[in-house]
Amino acid sequence: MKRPKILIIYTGGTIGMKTDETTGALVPFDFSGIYEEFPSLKRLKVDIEVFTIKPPIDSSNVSIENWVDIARIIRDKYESYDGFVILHGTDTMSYSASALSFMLENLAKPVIFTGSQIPIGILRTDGRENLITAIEIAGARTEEGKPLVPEVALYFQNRLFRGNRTTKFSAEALNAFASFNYHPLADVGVNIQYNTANIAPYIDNAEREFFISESLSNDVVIVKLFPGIRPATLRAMLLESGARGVVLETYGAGNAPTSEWFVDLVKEAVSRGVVVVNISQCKDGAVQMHLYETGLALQEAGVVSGHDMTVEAAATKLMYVLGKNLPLSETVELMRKPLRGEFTL
Ligand code: ASN
Repeated sequence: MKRPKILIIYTGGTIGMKTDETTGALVPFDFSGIYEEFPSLKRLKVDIEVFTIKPPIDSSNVSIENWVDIARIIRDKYESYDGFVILHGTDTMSYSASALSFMLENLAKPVIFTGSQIPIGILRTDGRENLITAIEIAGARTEEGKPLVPEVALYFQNRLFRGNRTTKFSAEALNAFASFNYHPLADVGVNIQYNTANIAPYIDNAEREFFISESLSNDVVIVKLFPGIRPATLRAMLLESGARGVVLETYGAGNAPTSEWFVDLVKEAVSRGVVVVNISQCKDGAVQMHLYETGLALQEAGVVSGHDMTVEAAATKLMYVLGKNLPLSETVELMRKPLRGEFTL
């Protein structure tokens, strides 16, 4: 079998930092010199090339334009490489992985996001292992030569997750990411144990062509409920913000106040054509609006269940779906069904 060719797309983040030998300050690491820095990479049975997005950014600055850039690079290089590793800051990596999972249509090659909590040029870095294993996963193939992970995934600290199921839950721990509602795609110990039943099925691009969706709408707001929220605040966010899509972060199994003003505001938003998606503030578990009176009121108001979606997936899915500018009924239909395994039905 030919050696897999992997393209590393370096976007920035902590992983790309190293200590300047003379000043002791943290400076960006030049990934194009990756083999000189990590000669051991040569032992991996893959060929690596690096593409650096200029300028590399702290991921708190990531924008829709950056996502489009990444998607275009993957599209332009799709035929030339067997897999892609996206080096990304951890802070918004789950948003970017979720967004790309929707933007890359009929993806049949691995796109593995990774990064680190400690800069790669620091001795105790977690970046080296994350990088090396992400490359290995991007190049992994079945006996028939098909990619083992033909989807957008996120590798961090010994676990490979579906990208749009992840959340950064720790600013401190090295295992900073979790996928509370979907089992890992792979567990990494002495061996890489692929949980093939959890991995998206391979798509034959001869039958369904790979392409990218570049148009994302940012007419989206995320509204996190809290006891005491003022009617004027909710009105501003739901009705006066110009939002076409709302991610409503409710309590528990999708519950919200039953007070008249609250339900009326939600009903008004829905009747004006705003797509309101209900997800839970709980990281673990799903919205079940029929369970309590407090959830039923939302269901009756026309709110769409977000099931067990993360806030990152819900927001970026709305951006992607609204970006298609479809009639309202089709938009709602797309929100109601999983498109990339982003929720469990
Ligand atoms: N602020 C950094 C970023 O997200 C954090 C990191 O990468 N660990 O770009």
